[in-house]
Amino acid sequence: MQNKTISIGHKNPDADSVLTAVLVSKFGKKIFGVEVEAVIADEINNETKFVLDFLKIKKPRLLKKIKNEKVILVDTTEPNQIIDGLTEDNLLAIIDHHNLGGLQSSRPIYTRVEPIGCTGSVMYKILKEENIKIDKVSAVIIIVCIISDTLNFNSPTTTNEDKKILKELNKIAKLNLKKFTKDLFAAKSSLKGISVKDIVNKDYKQFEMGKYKVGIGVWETTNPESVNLQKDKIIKELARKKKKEKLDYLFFAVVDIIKNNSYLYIIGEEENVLAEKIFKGGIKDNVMFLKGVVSRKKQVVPQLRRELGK
Ligand SMILES: [Mn+2]
Repeated sequence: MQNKTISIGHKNPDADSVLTAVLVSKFGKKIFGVEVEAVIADEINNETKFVLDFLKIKKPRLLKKIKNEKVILVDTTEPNQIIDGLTEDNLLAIIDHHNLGGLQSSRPIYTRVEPIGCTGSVMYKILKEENIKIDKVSAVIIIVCIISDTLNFNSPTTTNEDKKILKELNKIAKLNLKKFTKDLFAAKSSLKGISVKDIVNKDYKQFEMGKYKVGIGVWETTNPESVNLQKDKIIKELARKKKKEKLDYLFFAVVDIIKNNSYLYIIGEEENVLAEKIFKGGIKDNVMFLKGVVSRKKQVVPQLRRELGK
């Protein structure tokens, strides 16, 4: 019997990550010639839950470790963000929109990485090229990936292609985009069932930068005050996490997705020195206000890398 094939995004998955894995499973047979099951490396967030409920899609199975499954990896190539147990032998394909994160292979692997707003948009292009008809559910899925990842076109990661794709897809999905975006962002911001630990970890990514281990968590919200009110508890949790995971630096930002600013939490002296050097903002009560900063990928990670190393 052939090994089972799964599609999976990064740990602490966001909507783009989970939903593109779902899309890959839907069209796996047509694109890759194999049956594919979508799985998740960690529990989904409230935004993804809202979308799965809206589309009446069953939540993908939680999988903590790869055994002998073949893997189609979506929305990351960063070794620290990938499910445990993935080896070159398991890896069947990569579909992503991030910088190449250091995965290596001794044989060619199907790789599709594009500098566009979300992995959903990359999937759209693949479906088009394969002449696959896009149904209404798939159209909504890709629209969600675009709105969620580009913060409704407010993130500097947005491209004209994402805008065109969304317009094209809404001819099929026929969503009231204004209302849908509002509902989606309300779900994204919802603190229902979310502990301080969840706030820190739900959208957390770890990076190797030079010789340093760097963690960056974000919380995107229409209501930054709801999170900032818990700042002291969050900073305590961050300090605990930094120690436990032996991180050299740990940053956390509350992203205001209405006004498009961030509140960067500063948990210690190392972070303080680095943040002042890079972002040049003033720190008040352990928070640095970052005007116009909304994207970890474009406005935080490269800036840190320039300082700490690739
Ligand atoms: Mn993404």
